[in-house]
Amino acid sequence: MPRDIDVCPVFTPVEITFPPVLLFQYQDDLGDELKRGLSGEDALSLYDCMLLIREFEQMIIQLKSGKFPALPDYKFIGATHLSIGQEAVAAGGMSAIRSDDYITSTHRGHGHSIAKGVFWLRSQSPEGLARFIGRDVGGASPDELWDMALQEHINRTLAELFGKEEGYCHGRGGGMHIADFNMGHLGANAIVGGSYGIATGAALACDKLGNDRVVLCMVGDGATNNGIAHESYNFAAMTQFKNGTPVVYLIENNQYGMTGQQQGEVTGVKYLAQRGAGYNDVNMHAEGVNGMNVLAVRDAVRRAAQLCRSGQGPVILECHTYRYMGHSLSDTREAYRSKEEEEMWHDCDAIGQFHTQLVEQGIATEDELMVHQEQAAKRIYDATIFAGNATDPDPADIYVGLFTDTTSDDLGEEGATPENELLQKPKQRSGGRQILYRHAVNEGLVEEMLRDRRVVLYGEDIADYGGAFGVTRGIFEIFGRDRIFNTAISEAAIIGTGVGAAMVGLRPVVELMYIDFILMAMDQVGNQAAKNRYMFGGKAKVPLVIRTSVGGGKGYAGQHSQSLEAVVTMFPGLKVVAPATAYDAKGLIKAAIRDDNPVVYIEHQHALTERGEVPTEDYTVPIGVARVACEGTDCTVVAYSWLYYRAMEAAERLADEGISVEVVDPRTLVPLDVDTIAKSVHKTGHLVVIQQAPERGCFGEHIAYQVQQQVFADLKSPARIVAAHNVPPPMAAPLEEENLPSVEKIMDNIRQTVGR
Ligand SMILES: Cc1ncc(C[n+]2csc(CCOP(=O)(O)OP(=O)(O)O)c2C)c(N)n1
Ligand SMILES: [Mg+2]
Repeated sequence: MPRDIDVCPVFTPVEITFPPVLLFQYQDDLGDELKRGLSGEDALSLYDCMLLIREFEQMIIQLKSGKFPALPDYKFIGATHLSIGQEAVAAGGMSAIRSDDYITSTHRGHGHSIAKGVFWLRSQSPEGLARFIGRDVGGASPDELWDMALQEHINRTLAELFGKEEGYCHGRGGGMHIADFNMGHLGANAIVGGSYGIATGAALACDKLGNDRVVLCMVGDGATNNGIAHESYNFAAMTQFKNGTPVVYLIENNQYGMTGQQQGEVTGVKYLAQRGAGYNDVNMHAEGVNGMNVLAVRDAVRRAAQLCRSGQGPVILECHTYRYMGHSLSDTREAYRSKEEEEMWHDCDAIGQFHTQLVEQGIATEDELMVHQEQAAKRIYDATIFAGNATDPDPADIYVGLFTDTTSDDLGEEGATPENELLQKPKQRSGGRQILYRHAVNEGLVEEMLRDRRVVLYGEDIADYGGAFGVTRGIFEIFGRDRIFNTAISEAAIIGTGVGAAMVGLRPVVELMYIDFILMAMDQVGNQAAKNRYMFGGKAKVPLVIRTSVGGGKGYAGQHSQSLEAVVTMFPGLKVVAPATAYDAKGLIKAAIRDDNPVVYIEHQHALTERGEVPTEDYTVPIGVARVACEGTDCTVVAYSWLYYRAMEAAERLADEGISVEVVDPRTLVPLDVDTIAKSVHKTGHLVVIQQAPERGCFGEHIAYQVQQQVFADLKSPARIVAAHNVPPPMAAPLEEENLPSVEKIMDNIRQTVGR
């Protein structure tokens, strides 16, 4: 099916011009906003929010210096990235989105978290506030409920910084990874730029789920220079997304990365908003905003959210602001900036300016505002006492929150495809049931897409073309671009968006063409997909499947032939499967899609063309269960993915020599079914692990170690690993042949192991 766009050779002279990027256009004041309908109470809520943030962080300074008298023995540990000076961005931004909109945040995110909570709580009914408080509230009045809920919010925030069970993430994340999914806070990220992909994916999901929500992606100026920023801008701006992508990238430009200065030092542009011009014809609606003016931020974010809701996202907003403190409390600032510069920014302090306007407009008197200040300070004081006395996590709970045992077996209304739609779609290939592995994966994908409308597929070249190895061929014709689409060559964005989309309700299956390319996306795989659930106190669900393939044996050399499973198995929080047969490929892709944890699903390009019996009935293969592929008594051979076939051939040939080999295919690498392997070794007394990856630091070492832990006494010889050499995969045929474990080499190793 040809695409609706032709790419024609047109070489007439053209001059590309860009629409102007507007900076600092907002010139109104509180009086104008009051005339437009802002209430005095709303205005005061902005002020209160900014005060809370400042008081919160001033308390951290006290705590860090050990000068908080009420907790004399408390030793504050953890990061101290304070946003004093930047409060207007957090308060203005969070006040301008809907309570059900999402945010992502940064290492300097206390303000974002406090503000998201404040404005979320403001939207709640008394019943909602009582639910949030989560304990008996007696006959509390609405005002009392508000007061208690706000205190609870600050308590949980500070308790998280203290690493306590009562914290938002039960002390697993701390201040740099605070999140609360109930209120749409998808998490702070301590990887600079780390949340770009997540926010973009969450926005993709909002569009696909049709919930009219917007994602506010808070990022620092420094983050905009990271690769994922570019990939995310491009991803969000892809023309194929006809409804746009409802994400607002709100750059909190406090003028510095850690110390590197955006203007004049580490970038080639004066304003980061300029960057919007590279991504679509409307400059991503990029604007520069006075980030010291809470009303200007509120105005810009409101307009940006509207643009997103009307299908015109993404939007870039660059808010100019300033952090008064150092990067952290160990940075004294003198090395890279002047007192004069600091004073100029203090002169336009956001809280001070807004305070003056509140008085001028008669919203509150000086004395009344003083009371607000005292209330904020008292609230933070009380929260500090609460956090100081809160519960330390029990070391016995160290694994709590790593994996969820839930699946999408119960689809609920959100997932289930209406019956009439189901009937229209073909489910399986016709013909015999000895089918190719790649067709088995295809069938599994189609069946799960039919079963659950939240399953979407994306990656490079997988839509109309069907993927580099034809695995997704035909799926586009069944489901169309809404459910399966091509992405740019942006491995980090593919995974990062997958994480974000999974966190808010889609069940994405994303494809990385070769596992070698996963190295382009390691932050997204290792720091985001793997860690989100645990860091956020076991609250996030990341039902993401990353399908990828291993090459080798084709003369493609170093960068297209390595089996990199050990690169993913090392991250707690990821499940990893590597099916060898068509039956397992189908059963495991279906299980992976239904699992609520992130699963890396590894295909082997040679295995894709192997045939196997696949039944017509719906079935899954449980993740974490090995299979004894052939029984034997002399030696246990563990082989997964394509090398399973070589192991089977070796077993068959050795049988002729009188050596009885038991081949165990783990099928799943994480969690590894050690028991099944150990049971086999208990019987045979010998263990040989076969794998395509180089021997050093490989997954086979882990298998051998685990098995020896269980059945060391049963082993009659040392466990042996048959692996590639410790070289990058070479191209020349004789070298590559030497590198990959051959059937002969496997047989030799088994003979040596059993001593025959
Ligand atoms: C990928 C990555 N590189 C470096 C760091 C160390 N680091 C932490 S914060 C920071 C500066 C970030 O600057 P910016 O994005 O402007 O945020 P700001 O700190 O100014 O709020 C750096 C370099 C990190 N956490 N992550
Ligand atoms: Mg910065």
